[in-house]
Amino acid sequence: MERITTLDEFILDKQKDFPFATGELSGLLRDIGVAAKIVNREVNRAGLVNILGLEGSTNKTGDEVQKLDIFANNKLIDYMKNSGECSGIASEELEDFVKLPTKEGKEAKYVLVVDPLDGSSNIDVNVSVGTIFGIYRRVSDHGKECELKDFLQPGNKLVAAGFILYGTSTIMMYTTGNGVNGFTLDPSLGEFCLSHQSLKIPENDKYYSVNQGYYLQFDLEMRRYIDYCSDSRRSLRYIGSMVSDIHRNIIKGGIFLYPNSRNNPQGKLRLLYECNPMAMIVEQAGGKAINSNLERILDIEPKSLHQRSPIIIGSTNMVDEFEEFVKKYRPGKEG
Ligand code: P6P
Repeated sequence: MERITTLDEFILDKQKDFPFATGELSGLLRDIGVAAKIVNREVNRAGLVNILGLEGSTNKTGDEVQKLDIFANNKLIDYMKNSGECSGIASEELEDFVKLPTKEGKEAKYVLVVDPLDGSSNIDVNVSVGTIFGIYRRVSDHGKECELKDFLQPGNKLVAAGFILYGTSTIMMYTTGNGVNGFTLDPSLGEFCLSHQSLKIPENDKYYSVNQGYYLQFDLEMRRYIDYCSDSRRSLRYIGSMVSDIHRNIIKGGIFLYPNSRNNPQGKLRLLYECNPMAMIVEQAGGKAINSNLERILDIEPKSLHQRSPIIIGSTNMVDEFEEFVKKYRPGKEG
């Protein structure tokens, strides 16, 4: 049996790769791992809420039982406060970013962007959900509170990105720009254990992942690409949970598309805390992530915290193939 490497051991070991690392980023990643274990416990109990009639009531400590995405949001904020390494958080659950108190006058270097529980509407039907996070180094004066510009950085400035998938098992994947590694939670140990080292997304055309129900709302090039995938007898897999769909493609190969449509001219997914972190992870695993205008997701300059972006992400060969359809079928986009 191979020796178990825990997330904490791995983070500390990788810190040696950064000669000037002072441990702040490692501390942040470890605290995200702890928050993930707590969220995981509640997600796993979600089905009991109805049976035990907990929802909307108060628990033993008198706290009101919260909706899980609010619970996840608050837990992440609590643990980021605890680390003292995070100056502020921008979250899908919060209209504006939240400033965190510095610890013992420490100048926190980083800010966090997070979707605390993506796909939470799937919980009621026991479908996998996920937490998506990205970490930026601040661009504002470290001696003062964080500012909006700390969050409105392009994804190519992320120093770390990751997700936690609460599925048949709970897995945390992250990158600090030197490849992607995955850790599976062993409930008997209460530890995330290294299970997927130096992940590379397969180059194949196994799966395409899109909500085919919007077919008639898509632009011509998207409809032609979907027809081509279908005619090529590729398997359509669409879970309706971004983390689950992209995680499957990282392991098996494939493409995930949430493009613009008549109902969602900018797509549905959020640039800052959904598209950018997932794009960093997929690129670090050897894949590609673009928007409907064939621009690299990580190069888009954000204008607002909750702005949306169309996204086409996955195996490089399939994303390149999609680009050919855009050049062929979109007027003015000839290659
Ligand atoms: P649709 C879940 O609600 C989510 O935000 C993503 O996780 C998922 O990829 C997408 O929306 C699904 O959207 O329009 O296909 O239901």
